[in-house]
Amino acid sequence: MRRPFYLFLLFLSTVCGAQTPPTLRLWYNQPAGKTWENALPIGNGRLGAMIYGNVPKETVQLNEHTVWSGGPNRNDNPEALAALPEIRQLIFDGKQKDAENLANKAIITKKSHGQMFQPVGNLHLTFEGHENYSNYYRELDLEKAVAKTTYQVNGVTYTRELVASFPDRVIVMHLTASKPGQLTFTASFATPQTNATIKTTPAKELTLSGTTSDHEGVKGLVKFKGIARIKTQGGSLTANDSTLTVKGANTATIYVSIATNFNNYKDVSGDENARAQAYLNKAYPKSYAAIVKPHIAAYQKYFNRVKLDLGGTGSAEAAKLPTDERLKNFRTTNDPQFVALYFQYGRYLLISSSQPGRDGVAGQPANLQGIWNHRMRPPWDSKYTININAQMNYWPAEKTNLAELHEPFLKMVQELSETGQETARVMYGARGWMAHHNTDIWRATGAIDGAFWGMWTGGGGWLSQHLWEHYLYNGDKAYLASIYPVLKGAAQFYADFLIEHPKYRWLVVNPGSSPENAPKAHAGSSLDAGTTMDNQIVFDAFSTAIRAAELLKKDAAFVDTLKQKRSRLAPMHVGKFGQLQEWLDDVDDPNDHHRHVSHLYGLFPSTQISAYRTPELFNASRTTLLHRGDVSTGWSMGWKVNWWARLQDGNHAYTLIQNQLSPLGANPEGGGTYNNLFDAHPPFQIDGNFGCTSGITEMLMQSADGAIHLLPALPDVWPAGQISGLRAIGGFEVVSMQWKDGKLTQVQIRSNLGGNLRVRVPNALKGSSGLVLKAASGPNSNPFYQTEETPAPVIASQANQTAPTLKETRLYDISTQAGKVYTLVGQ
Ligand code: FUC
Repeated sequence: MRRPFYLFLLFLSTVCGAQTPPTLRLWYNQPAGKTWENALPIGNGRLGAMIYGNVPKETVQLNEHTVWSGGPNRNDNPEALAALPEIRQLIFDGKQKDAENLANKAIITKKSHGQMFQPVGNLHLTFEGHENYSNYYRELDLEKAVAKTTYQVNGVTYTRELVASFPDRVIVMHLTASKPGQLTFTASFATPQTNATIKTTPAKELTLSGTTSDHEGVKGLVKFKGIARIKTQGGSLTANDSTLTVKGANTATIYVSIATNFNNYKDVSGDENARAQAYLNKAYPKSYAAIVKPHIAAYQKYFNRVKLDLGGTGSAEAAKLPTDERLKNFRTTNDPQFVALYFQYGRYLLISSSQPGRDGVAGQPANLQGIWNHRMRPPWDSKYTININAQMNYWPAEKTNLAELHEPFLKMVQELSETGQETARVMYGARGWMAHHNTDIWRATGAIDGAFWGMWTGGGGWLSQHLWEHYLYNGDKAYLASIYPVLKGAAQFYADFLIEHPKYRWLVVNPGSSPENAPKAHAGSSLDAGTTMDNQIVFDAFSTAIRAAELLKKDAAFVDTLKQKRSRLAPMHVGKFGQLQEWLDDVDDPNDHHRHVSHLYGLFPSTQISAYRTPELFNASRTTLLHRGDVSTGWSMGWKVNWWARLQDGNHAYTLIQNQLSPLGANPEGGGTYNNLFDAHPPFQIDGNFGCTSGITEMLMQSADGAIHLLPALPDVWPAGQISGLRAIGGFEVVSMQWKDGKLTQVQIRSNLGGNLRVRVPNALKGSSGLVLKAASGPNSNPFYQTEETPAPVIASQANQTAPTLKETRLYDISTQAGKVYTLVGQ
């Protein structure tokens, strides 16, 4: 049935004139079969589809971003407020387990633990007589966002192409046969939704309509409608009760439109039928070519902004193999372009799963699985875990030049700042807003799952940093004014919620936790007061609210309060093993390999820990990371790539990339990557894809610690390469950057906002065309690069202190004007 691949290449090069093996493509010599994680994802932010490429029976699994169980609801537990003093006292008394038991009763919700992101169903195509096929090939072209399957039966070449069109908002599949009249198939819908109807209409439309499920006492209120319509060239189209049949056509184009009644988290009064019909009616008259062209243009507007070439130093043979083979070989082969492919796949996935709202429907941020889920009860409901996972999805957004696609996430944060006000008031008697460790499409902010996981108040504080980050990149004061209330509210909550630690007198979060981890010393309870991550998050929430208020010249008295309170927060601690302490007391276990390393929030994404400003904490972070080990769940490894990049250890960051880009099962007791390059926790979680994409960026460029640091963590395996289009805070864009033998040869940076451009680089550079580079020292005069002073750490007497060993760098200042490009060359 299957012929060797070289025959196919031969076929490709003769038929299509293809000479070189495709680079930015995922491709395979076999169909996905029964395995969802072998299927290939397409999406336009609103619709997602997984394409199996199976031959006699094709499956296109369909998602729509607002198809969630339940409806508008809240899940606060009002008993919290009365129980709070006792819970706090128990924690201060060292009775964490008792506190956890009480929190389980009084703080954890008695209502919904979050709703589920659910599938719409499948589009199936059945091709009689196609059981025996040859020359099979399928691909996902990341440069065009087009998926393709092709094979031969009885001398006829069949091709299927699919796009989830960005401008037209529908999924379109185009089928062709190389000989006239050879295309015959039956199309049907299937769905795991229990409250759904599938039928055809007199207009020969295949329809799927239904309502999502009730879940945990919340009635399912999302009504969805899917419509498929087929246009044929030649042959016939007939409709049965629930199927459409194409016979003897030359080509067929299937248009799939799906919509719901969802408008936003508190409004489901839209008309799913009218919406689905309107999208379909608009797209249907267009030919496939007329759909594809603007689709590619809309996609490339984002995708083409960044190009990455990690050098041809690797084995050229490695890149010629199918994607699943490359994945298998990656750990033992030098295949730098596979890393570039994975990096660009992360950008592809973000473009495909996260688009701003349109047509009166709020865009939804990429959830735990992006926009791709086939289960009615997906793992962790495929919702938003906001103690790491959801944030990680958006780490690549700004720096890999996809800032517009941050929008649905930033909007979610604003919406949480609305729903989270009642939670702050009712549960904790505090002003402002807060969120616990999870949320869903209804923007629930109550505590869920169990106190071990859910008793964490850092959701709002951390999420609000994304709004600030968006400002640091765009420098737009009007935008800053619009988000200021959210930053202020996040800080206000902590201003009211902090409590003085009876022993240390610091202001601490209590009850708090270091997400999902517990020291033995606390009887296995995760609850505690003043955990390092909580302190770091409050520090950031206060600092950004202060800076925003000062920039906007607002709320001087509040700023003063925040400054007072910030100065009383617990500082970071270096413990007896030289580690960064996870808890306020020195109770860390150097053999703890827990996937969460939450206290390194201060190293990344935050910038409180720095090689240059806080060398002790920098070293302690390194020790902590060595204790924690490398292999872990997918997202944990993705985070570690970023940490090792911040620790300026490119080779260790690369080891983590090798660990993460391992086929599932290759890492005993750890995650890895599925054949379709989805990240494996396991199960599939998209956070690891985005985390690693961010980490690869951080290895090449960081704009965090008072300067743009170029090549901060270049591994030995990438001695030469180039990248274009990365963005840095303060409105800078690295238009292009080239390096050779690990040294920068040329860099072009555009300044969009003007101001001082400070670069930290591995080798001496000079300006081109008379540009003057000044050796830099002291604080950066560019306000976007202002760093907050991290409080001096408390260091255990037993901790072994050595200075960090850092590679030599040069620091330059260049005075820039908005709109100009500056060229620096290696000396
Ligand atoms: C957190 C993690 C788990 C998983 C879940 C979605 O709870 O600890 O590993 O990623 O989120």
